[in-house]
This record gives sequence, C-alpha cells and structure tokens, in this order.
Amino acid sequence: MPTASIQIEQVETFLVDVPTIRPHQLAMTTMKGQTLMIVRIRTSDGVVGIGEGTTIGGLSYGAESPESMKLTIDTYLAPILLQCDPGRVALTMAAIGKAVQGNHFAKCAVEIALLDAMGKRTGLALSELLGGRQHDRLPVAWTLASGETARDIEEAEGMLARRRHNIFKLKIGKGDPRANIAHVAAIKRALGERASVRVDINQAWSEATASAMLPLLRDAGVDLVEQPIALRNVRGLARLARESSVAIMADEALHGPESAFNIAQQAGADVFAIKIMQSSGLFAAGKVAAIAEAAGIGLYGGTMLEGGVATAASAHLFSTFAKLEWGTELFGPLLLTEEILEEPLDYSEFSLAVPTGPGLGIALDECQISLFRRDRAERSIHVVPRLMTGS
Ligand code: MUC
Ligand code: MG
Repeated sequence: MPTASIQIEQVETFLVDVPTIRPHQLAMTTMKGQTLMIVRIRTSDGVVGIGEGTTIGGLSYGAESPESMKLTIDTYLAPILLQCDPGRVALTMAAIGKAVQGNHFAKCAVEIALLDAMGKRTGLALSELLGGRQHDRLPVAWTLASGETARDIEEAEGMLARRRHNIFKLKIGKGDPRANIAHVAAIKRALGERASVRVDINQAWSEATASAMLPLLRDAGVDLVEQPIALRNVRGLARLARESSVAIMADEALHGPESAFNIAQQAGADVFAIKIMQSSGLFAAGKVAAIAEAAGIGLYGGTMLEGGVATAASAHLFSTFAKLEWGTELFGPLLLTEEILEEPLDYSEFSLAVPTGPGLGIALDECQISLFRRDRAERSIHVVPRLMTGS
C-alpha cells in the first residue's frame, strides 16, 4: 500500500529485562533472564508498529547483543527509516540492506515493526500480509534445560498433564558427552511414547564426537539432533546427516537464504530451524523456508527465546508455510516470569494460536513495560512473578 503522504515520525528503542522462571542451561551459557529489545515506530497517521529483537546469553550465542541491536537501530537504521515510505516495507528494508551490512537481528526487529504498522493501517493480520495463513494453530515444543535430569522429567510430566507440550527439546553439549547421553536416555525412558524427545547441542561437539554419539542418541529414542557441530562446518554436518539414522537439523549454520542454499546444495541437513532474526527478517526467513521446501528439507519453526512480540511475528510467518513437519518451539514468553502483553498468547492443547487482530494482533502491557524497562529500572520488589506451575 503506497502511502507517500505518510511518514515515519519517530523510532523508539528500549531494553526490557525479565527473569526466567528457572535457570535455562545451554552448552554455552546458563540464562537467568532474557533481555527484549523493543522498537516502536510511529507514523504520521497515528499508527504505532511494534518490533522486538532478542538473542541468548548476551554475546554467547551470536554476534549481536540486545544492546548492539538498540545502538544499530538508533544510530544507523532510524535515520534511514525517517526518509522512507512506511507503506513500502520491502523497499525500506532494501534501503537498509544497502546501507548496513549484517546486523540481522536489528533489521528483523525493525521489519516486524514496519509490518505491524502496515497491518494495523490496512486492518490485516500479518499472516495475511505475508500471503495468507494455512494454519490457525501451531504445535509448540518446550525446552528442558534445568540442568538436572529429575527436575526435567518432573517439568515434562507437568507439561504433558496440562496438555501444554508433548515435544521436548533437551539442551545438551555441556560436560561429558556420555553423561549427556545418560541424561537424555533417562528422560526418554520416563516419557516413553507420550512425547517426542529431541536434542540441541548448540555446536558444542567435534565431528568425531558427534559421529560417535549419534547412534547412542538414536538408541535412546531421540527423533531429531540440532546443530551438533560448529556452524562453519557444513561439510561435516552433511557427513553426519548422511551417516545418521536420526534426522539432523541446522540452526546456527542458517543465517539467511544464501547459507540455506549452500547447506541445501551440500545436503547438509534433513531439517531447517527457521528463525526470523537469524534470517534477517520475515521476508528472508520465508525465502529460507522456500529453499528448504524446494530441496525436500523439513521445516521447524525456531526461536531465539523471543518475548511476546517476536513470538507473534514468528507465528504469523510460520502459519503461512504449507507444512511444518517438525512443529515449532515458540514457547519463549512461557520461559519468562512476567507477561508483557495485554492479552497473553493462547497456549493450549499442545499448540499456540496464531493471533488474528490487525498487524501482529497483540498489544504491550505498558505497566509491565515501564516496570521492567532497563532505563527506568526502579524495579519494584512487590512484583509477583508468574510461577512455574501457572498456565
Ligand atoms: C537454540 O539454539 O535453538 C531455542 C530453544 C531454546 O531453549 O534455546 C533456543 C536456541
Ligand atoms: Mg538451536
């Protein structure tokens, strides 16, 4: 929708720090909180688009931090945005792409906000702007990462009983690989056929270790093995995918359509974890998915442990895919003690409902935002966190 008479008047960014419901242990770090970088784009017709950028454990997962996303937007993207027509989202993102290299997460946050604004202006849900949803609900996995086997089993049992999740991703790769296998096997033994159990190694193993561990993971009943080795070793990933009878998923190795094409060409993975931030936005993530589909690679909707805003954005995009053979892991908001949306996303019956209102179909809870904004951090000790046992 060309809107030449409408301008972007303001680009606002801020950081929101929210504790996690328990420590979240990954191979490279243990998270005790998550930082959401929120961007708000105000246009001259009174519309406000909201976007979000997140990563995992500061700079321990990737090259962008929430602080760097904010700085990139404030210093480099905002001046470009102020010159652009907000009705031309693809053109605006192309102008940004020309002027700014890399910084996929910051670019994604801005693109989400532009699309949210466009949806609000036109009255269309973001999934409709992206071509139309094919699913109203998406299956959602939960990550077991407390660092303790017994606690993980108890957590999984609780999720199954409440019919919230029946797909579990286990974060392994920290410590002795054989101890990792024993942990995974104990969890799968306890859950049996009631749940799908998958593992994410977050690049922690060498190719030789991965090759030795894959048959053991298969014997333990694991369905899917995510990014076992370093992201740059695509040939190694291809060798593992060839020899493994368990499906291999690429995550960190995927950072946009070019990397997706390269991995697909080398038959480097059976499944792609599609992530909107890593891909550099929803348009680019859609292209990654198209490459996967064309190459016969399965799709999985990944997360950067996003809050409600980016989780809704991911859900809108993933709902447009014909097939999501491996479901999604859009559980990010449930890992946080605090709800930041006016109306929480609907998680039930092992799935997430894709919001239906204009744009993202969500609104920020401004009280919660002002409580947890880093720049207004007179944090009240009277805040009652959402408990692990809550829904
Ligand atoms: C990752 O590496 O996939 C997704 C779920 C989770 O617990 O961590 C993320 C990141
Ligand atoms: Mg991963």
